[in-house]
Amino acid sequence: MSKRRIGLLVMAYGTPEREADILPYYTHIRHGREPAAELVADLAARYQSIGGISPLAKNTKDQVDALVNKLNQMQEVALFVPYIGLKHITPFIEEAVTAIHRDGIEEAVSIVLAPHYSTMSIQSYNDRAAEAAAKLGNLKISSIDSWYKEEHFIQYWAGSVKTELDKLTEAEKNHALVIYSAHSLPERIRKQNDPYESQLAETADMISLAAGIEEYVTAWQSAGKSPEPWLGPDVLDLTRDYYDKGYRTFIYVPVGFVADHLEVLYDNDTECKELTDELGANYYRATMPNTNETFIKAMANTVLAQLL
Ligand code: FEC
Repeated sequence: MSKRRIGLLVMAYGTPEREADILPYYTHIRHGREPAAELVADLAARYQSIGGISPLAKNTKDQVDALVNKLNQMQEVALFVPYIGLKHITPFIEEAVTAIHRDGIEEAVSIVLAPHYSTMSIQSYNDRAAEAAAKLGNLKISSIDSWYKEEHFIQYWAGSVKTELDKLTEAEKNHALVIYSAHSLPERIRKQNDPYESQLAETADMISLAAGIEEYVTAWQSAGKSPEPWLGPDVLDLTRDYYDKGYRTFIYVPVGFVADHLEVLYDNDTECKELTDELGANYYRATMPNTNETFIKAMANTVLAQLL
């Protein structure tokens, strides 16, 4: 019997692959409003400081390859055919949906490479996929909203934090704080009863329980440069506050992200590290999942559960 062909639409943020892409990418993030030259220069400088371009494009591709391989090994009834659809740069989500349709596939599952649901994040990806599919017709996409509770997701992060904690000296352990973080969003998401904040809190509780961690907090990072209020506390402010309370070692765990990219390599490894250096505190950062097998299993299980 031939296998059911299922489109695997993996959606991700996207990143400029060369310097010339920075302006259109940034303009897209800002909903078509071209950023001022200083903002573009600032962003280009951040990319320069992490090595010129972000490793995100490669990491996304590697994660999709690993996920589709895992899915096709785990079961025999379906053949998953992968498509990458990006939010802010080509191949855009709409292009990926068009490719699925063009390939004659009528059934697809979509997952976003971000574990927590928000109307401003996951819902906007899922809506774009659904709208593109509706325009084309004859294609049903079943979209996953969040997947942070999957046991392998928690297991991955518990292991990653424990690896950092094992590096601490006895003296460092006495004044150490684990900081779980995700990308900040404008505070106005609260008006829609958005679960984003509670999902981060739940994630922190589940990982800490699995890893036996008692001293932990949640915080937000990478807030946009706009005048409206964003979710806080910001990781940098929180670090200062807890330094004042006597903490001297900070272990950053950016659980809202799934790979090495600008927001981790710059916002954590540069900005948070500069702050801890300035304070004379110790900086640790948990390793990102990328293609870790346990982590890929978390996504594969989520995709299979969505099909049932
Ligand atoms: O490595 C890379 O090149 C790209 C890394 C990258 C990831 C990422 C993830 C998220 N963002 C989310 C929300 C917002 C909102 C704004 C915003 C702005 C930026 C800018 C860059 C950027 N984001 Fe991003 N984000 C990444 C990169 N993001 C660059 C623009 C310059 C800056 O502010 O630093 C504000 C838009 C506005 O100004 O109107 C909101 C969320 C995530 C996590 C979920 C996901 O991956 O979709 C939420 C990775």
